[in-house]
Amino acid sequence: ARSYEFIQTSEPKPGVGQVTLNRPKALNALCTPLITELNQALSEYNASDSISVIVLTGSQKAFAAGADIKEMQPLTFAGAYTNSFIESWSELTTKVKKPIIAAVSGHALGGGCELAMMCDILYCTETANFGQPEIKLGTLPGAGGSQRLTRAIGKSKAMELILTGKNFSGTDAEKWGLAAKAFASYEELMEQTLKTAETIAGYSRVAVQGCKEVVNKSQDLPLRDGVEYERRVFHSLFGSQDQKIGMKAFAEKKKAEWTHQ
Ligand code: CO8
Repeated sequence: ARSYEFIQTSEPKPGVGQVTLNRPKALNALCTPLITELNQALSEYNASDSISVIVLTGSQKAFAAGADIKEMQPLTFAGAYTNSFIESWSELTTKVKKPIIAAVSGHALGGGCELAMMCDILYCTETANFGQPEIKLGTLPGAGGSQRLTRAIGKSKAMELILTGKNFSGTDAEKWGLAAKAFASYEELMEQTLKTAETIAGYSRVAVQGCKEVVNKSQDLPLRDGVEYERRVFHSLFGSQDQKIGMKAFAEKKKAEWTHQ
């Protein structure tokens, strides 16, 4: 495996690629070189024939404590605007076609919360510490937080959190539907995350990619267009080998052996 400065990569289960944010001295604050490494690792897993699903995690103490405040402090409008500051963070949502599961323990603040919300499934511990504290720094959630948090938990609650900068727990995140599940311990979080990843890795990669694509479309399109989009992709999957394999296996009461074709 390639060696990185701010992240680690591993393949904990067949078909599962894991990226672990690893900048412990700054609680995984997301400096630009970290994001560059993250994009590189994600793009390699995305292109790999042996990887079906990606897990993105931090440490027990911090998923990520936000964008790097010290890096942002001297930024000017012209500099941020002309260099499209923060835009490279979106590679995760625009380029990676395989599902990404965020496993969040500890702090997920500002850009850390936003990074977790960019992932396809969000798991966390009950004690995880989420928040969009940008208002306290004289700025606002600039990496999708104002949009994704609002879509996930509704306008009034998102507005309250973003205007007050108040943190919220993993238990709240689960209750409000931001997290798919909050686990009682860090160990359980990591165990169940890998279990879900393994389950997904056991399916046809063609179908998995289709599912991710159509669910994500629901976030962008009006219902009617989304349903039409879904139907087009559904129709197209009748062109895959794995659809024939999956339905034949069902009819014959056998286990499907996917070709990922
Ligand atoms: N950026 C840079 N360094 C950080 C960050 C950060 N976001 N968070 C923590 N660190 C550093 C600290 O400076 C400290 O470094 P040092 O030892 O050199 O002083 C080290 O990490 C450990 O931190 P603490 O000593 O503060 O640890 P505590 O356990 O006492 O506190 C907290 C943990 C509560 C997480 C605290 O560190 C904190 O409040 N951090 C900042 C959280 C925050 O405000 N995050 C939002 C940042 S803004 C943002 O993310 C915008 C994203 C969208 C981009 C928009 C661009 C315009």
